[in-house]
Amino acid sequence: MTIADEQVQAAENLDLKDVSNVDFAFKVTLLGDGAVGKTSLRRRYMGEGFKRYYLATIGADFSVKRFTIDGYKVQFQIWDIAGQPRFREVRRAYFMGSDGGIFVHDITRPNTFRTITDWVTEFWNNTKKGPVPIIILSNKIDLIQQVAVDFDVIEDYVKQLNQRFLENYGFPVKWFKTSARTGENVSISFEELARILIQHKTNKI
Ligand SMILES: Nc1nc2c(ncn2[C@@H]2O[C@H](COP(=O)(O)OP(=O)(O)OP(=O)(O)O)[C@@H](O)[C@H]2O)c(=O)[nH]1
Ligand SMILES: [Mg+2]
Repeated sequence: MTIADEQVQAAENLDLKDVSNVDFAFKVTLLGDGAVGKTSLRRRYMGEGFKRYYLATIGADFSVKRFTIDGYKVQFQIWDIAGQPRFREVRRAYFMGSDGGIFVHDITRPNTFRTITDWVTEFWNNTKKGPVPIIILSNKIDLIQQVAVDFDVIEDYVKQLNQRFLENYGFPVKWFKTSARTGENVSISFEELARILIQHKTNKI
């Protein structure tokens, strides 16, 4: 067993203790290049505030959050992996068992959107569940004066992806502009992923 395997196993065990109280327990994984804001979004969603300095995630980290949505009690085990290229091999182990993904890019660095196909492919190849739903977050929207991406291009891309995923896999792709700094759209996007996952799971049963 590698350290990653042990960590995943420990999290699973922790989870198993008390999932009887929830209607749905999902493992969701944050995806995207280094410094796009994955950890900041997770912290913000967990109510842990915002840090200005950048401390790259090493390997992975995770949080557990429970909430109620549309009358369902949901538990999210949120995995926050290291986006820097040097962690590429290590992070694959953390993708295993994921029910959904949150792809994050930084609106001030266009290159961080171009990697989306690589991320989703790497993710799906390692979930052991095949293609699972993802949402797309255009993060750091508070830095709108430094925007370096074309939102029309992203919107078109998401529309095409949405159509393709609906036809091939039966789930949609939703897109949000977020800020981990101000909190804009952060909870809304996690909740929307929960709705998609519930729908997906219910349809499959
Ligand atoms: N202005 C602004 N800065 C942000 C936002 N989100 C993250 N940051 C900053 O961007 C830097 C990187 O954020 P992280 O959350 O550590 O990025 P990460 O994606 O977890 O990076 P890795 O762990 O290396 O993969 C930090 O300095 C954050 O303060 C945001 O919405 N707005
Ligand atoms: Mg991080």
